[in-house]
Amino acid sequence: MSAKSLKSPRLLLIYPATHKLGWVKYFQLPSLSLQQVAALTPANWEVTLVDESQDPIPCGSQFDLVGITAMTHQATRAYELADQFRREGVKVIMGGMHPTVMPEEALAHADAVVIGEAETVMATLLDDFLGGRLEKIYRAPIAQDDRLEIPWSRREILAGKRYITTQTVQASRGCPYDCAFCTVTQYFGNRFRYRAAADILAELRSFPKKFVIFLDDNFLGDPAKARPILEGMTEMGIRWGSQTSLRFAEDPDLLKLVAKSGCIGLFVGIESVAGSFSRLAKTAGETPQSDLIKRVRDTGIILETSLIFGFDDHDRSIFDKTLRFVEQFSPSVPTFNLLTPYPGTKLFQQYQQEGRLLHRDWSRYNHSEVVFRPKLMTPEQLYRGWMEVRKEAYTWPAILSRVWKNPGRRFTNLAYNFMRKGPNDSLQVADAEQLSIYRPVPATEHPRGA
Ligand code: B12
Repeated sequence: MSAKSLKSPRLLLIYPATHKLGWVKYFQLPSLSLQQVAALTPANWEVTLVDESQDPIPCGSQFDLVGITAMTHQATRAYELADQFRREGVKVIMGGMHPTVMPEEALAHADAVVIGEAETVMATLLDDFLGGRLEKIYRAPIAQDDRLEIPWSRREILAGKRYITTQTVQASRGCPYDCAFCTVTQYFGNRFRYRAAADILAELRSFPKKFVIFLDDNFLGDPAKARPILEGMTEMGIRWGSQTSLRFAEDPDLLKLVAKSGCIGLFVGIESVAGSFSRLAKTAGETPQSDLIKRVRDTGIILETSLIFGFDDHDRSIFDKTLRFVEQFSPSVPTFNLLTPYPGTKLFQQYQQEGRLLHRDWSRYNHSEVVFRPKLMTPEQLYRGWMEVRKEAYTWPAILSRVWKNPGRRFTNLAYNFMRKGPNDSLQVADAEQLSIYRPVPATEHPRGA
């Protein structure tokens, strides 16, 4: 069949699953990346979304083209699926963070790779496909201005699936902070680029329900751009949550506006309570983070704080220091992650040069396994310390004391903490024994990745 003859070509978009989720799958968010790719696909294409955590993988013969997205921990599965579809004779395109930073690796499994944002290249790619002249790489230019113009994402492709909400939007992209463990600045530009407030508010008005999640890196990163959105939401009775840097709370008026606009929860990266990483550009400001946590907490907004273990200035004392910080300042919901040097970051480059990567099995680059040699601990000490902190921070006395110190939304807060308690309690040392941290593979060996 000649691709040219297709009147209504069929595109299958896949969000790969790395493991079975059970009932938790209904508490996930849908892939905005793929809804956005669908929105960039001309109307004559028939688009089907498969979220592998909910849907079976269909047979390739029903489709003309398959598009797969992948963060690093999904890459191994994404490649398996891509190989399977190509064996069935269907062309495969890939995009998302991992193919963006490892395009050559992805090309061993895909016919074409989109590097960066699809908005500027998707139409050409699909046109080339239909014309039988698909190229290997479609590289989006890194945006230089401070405006973001993107179409509204296509929610109707989520029909028949169940999520905690499908009302997710993105207000901004890009980041000026360029942290060593993150790729966003490099691939999405070093400025906060915001959509026009009027466009965002119009999209919010089109939603049938009042609860919205902004899937931004740092929704309040540029207060001047965020204000008109917040002011607009104040009038609409929206309830919303997002991710941001804690610095916004240095401005008491902005904090008041955030609360008044209907914010019920924020996810912030504290990253580290000690050493150089406690002074990251994105977190460092005039006011100590501990005060900012208290200010946000006192407005009744639920504050989820992420703390990372494994930086080069972390020795074994970091675990106690972190627990004390959490006890003392009581963010509503603390989460703890293992440092993960994602490919494409400065951290990855550094650890690779120093021979400290234990392996390149991408499926295990997931924040819950030690994939590198820490500087001041053994991998095992890092893993055990992380596990102990997770358990200690979620004992009943710790939870109740946190909930007590958070004046607003006590019931919701308790419920969130309870939901986190189970997975934290169930972590076992036995899990660590199954990990390769007990049997490190030489850095040169790449079991499943490259
Ligand atoms: C929202 C978000 C989440 C949501 C995801 C909701 C969902 N179901 O998708 C939540 C909070 C659940 C989440 C979780 C995690 N996340 Co997250 N997340 C983000 C964030 C902030 C935005 C992603 C997004 O939706 N953007 C909006 C879309 C439209 O943009 P996009 O994804 O870049 O897609 C565009 C292009 O990449 C391209 N594209 C993407 N896919 C495809 C596919 C095809 C075929 C084509 C042609 C093009 C294409 O086109 C799109 C339009 O331009 C990014 C940071 C960032 N700026 O990217 C981190 C980010 C993607 N997350 C990251 C990580 C690590 C995680 C976790 C592993 C963290 C953890 N502690 O567990 C988990 C994994 C969860 C899981 N489901 O497996 C990392 C990934 C790094 C990496 N190399 O893998 C990022 C980059 C954060 C960072 N700064 O490092 N995350």
